Amino acid sequence: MAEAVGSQTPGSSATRALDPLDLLAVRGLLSEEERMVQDSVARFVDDRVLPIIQKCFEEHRFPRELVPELAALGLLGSSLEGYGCAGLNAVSYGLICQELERGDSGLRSFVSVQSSLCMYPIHTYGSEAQKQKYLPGMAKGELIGCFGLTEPHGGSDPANMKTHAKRRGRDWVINGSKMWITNGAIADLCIVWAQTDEGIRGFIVEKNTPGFAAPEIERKFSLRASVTSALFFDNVVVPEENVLPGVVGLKGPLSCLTQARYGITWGVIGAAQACLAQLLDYTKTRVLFGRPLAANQTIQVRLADWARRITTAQLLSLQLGRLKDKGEMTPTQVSLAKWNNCRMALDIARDARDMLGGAGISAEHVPIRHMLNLESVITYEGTETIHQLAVGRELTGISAF
Ligand code: TGC
Ligand code: FAD
Repeated sequence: MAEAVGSQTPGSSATRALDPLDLLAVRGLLSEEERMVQDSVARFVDDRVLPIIQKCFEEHRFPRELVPELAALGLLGSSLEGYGCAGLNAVSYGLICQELERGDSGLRSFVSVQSSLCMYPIHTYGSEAQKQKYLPGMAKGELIGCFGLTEPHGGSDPANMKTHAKRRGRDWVINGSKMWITNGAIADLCIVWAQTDEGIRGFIVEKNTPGFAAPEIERKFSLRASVTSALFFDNVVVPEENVLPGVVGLKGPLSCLTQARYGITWGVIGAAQACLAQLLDYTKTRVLFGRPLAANQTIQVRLADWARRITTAQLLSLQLGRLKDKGEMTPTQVSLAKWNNCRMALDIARDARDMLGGAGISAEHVPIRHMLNLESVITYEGTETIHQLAVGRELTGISAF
């Protein structure tokens, strides 16, 4: 209760009213630039996303009209240097994800895929010609990318890749299929990973290339404000210039996943905060048995538990971001945080849905939308089990995959 605390002796540490969404004042650990980035994205989400996003979810529609605004804010490829990108640090990228996902996981997914899964590999592994050709347009939102790694027979084990590319003179011929691909049907280019005689390699396949198709997957109950597609490659011919020259092997796509998973650890905090914010209001005004719902011990214990878990996740992501900015972050650390933070957010969204009673199934309240979205977020970019096993492998030195 902020008022009660504020009435104590001025100057004592107990006088400060705590932000219920940031109990340990993690924001105070941010630089001025990081706070400015967070505030500008928060304004965008409040003004432009929240008024439309529930309807988009109901209509199974990605709000593509927001892409130029995301670009104008510098949110596409925000942590890359040059080529029209903003060159922000890793913590700023995390804060961008957090604010966007406070709006909806679908919008954060769009930015994750564009930035971490498409622009990052072109920037890191692409030729200078590829960077010049694609990155400025992608930063402006004029070109949309998708990332094709998962295949229908099993996404957790991408080493068992069936999609293959064979050399034919100076060209490559790609055959195979990918499944569950964010942005697929609206993408201008696809970073597709295929098995070759040399190992797994990355190819840039442009839309309208003969033999390439990207039909949208309909009838989803999750990430309905995001486009998800299958990809089909039927003798798709791409020139040598479209191969990413800088990497061979599974570490290529896995290194992209490390970038995107890092952003997800922040993003899901935003979804959880949206649920907590709404339930703090609701439980104070909902009167049952002659008192506000919030006056019940078991309700307070649940809300307190959410705050505890959100705070823990914030500190975890911030430390991860600081390590990333120093070049010291490891994939296992990302796995630990992706596992912890997705589980935290999904548990909170489910519990918030329950605390709303029947109203919890209504589109009038945010938890059920976040809950349904988070069912995907805990699955994609490595399922919870995959990340647990990654941590287990680090601890024991034994791979149990
Ligand atoms: P493993 O032997 O561990 O590694 C093979 C090579 O890759 C290197 N490596 C990494 N490099 C960078 N970052 C990482 N995270 C890396 N993990 C591994 C590793 O050093 C090795 O390099 P080298 O030089 O020795 O060859 O590979 P494994 O076959 O044992 O697989 C391990 C496992 C299970 C963890 C991996 O396959 C995995 O992560 N599986 C989950 C797949 C996954 O996450 N798919 C996500 C698809 S994309 C997506 O979901 C987008 S959703 C986007 C949205 O909408 O937001
Ligand atoms: P499977 O690999 O078949 O796993 C099924 C179950 O088995 C899971 O519970 C898993 O944890 C468990 N399991 C697997 N291995 C083990 C083991 N060794 N021990 C115990 N349990 C195990 N992919 C892309 O490439 N690009 C995208 O843009 C993309 N976007 C996506 C968007 C959405 C909305 C969704 C839902 C998925 C997206 N994916 C994308 C795919 C995503 O990465 C995969 O769904 C995920 O990696 C899991 O693969 P799978 O669905 O084939 O499940």
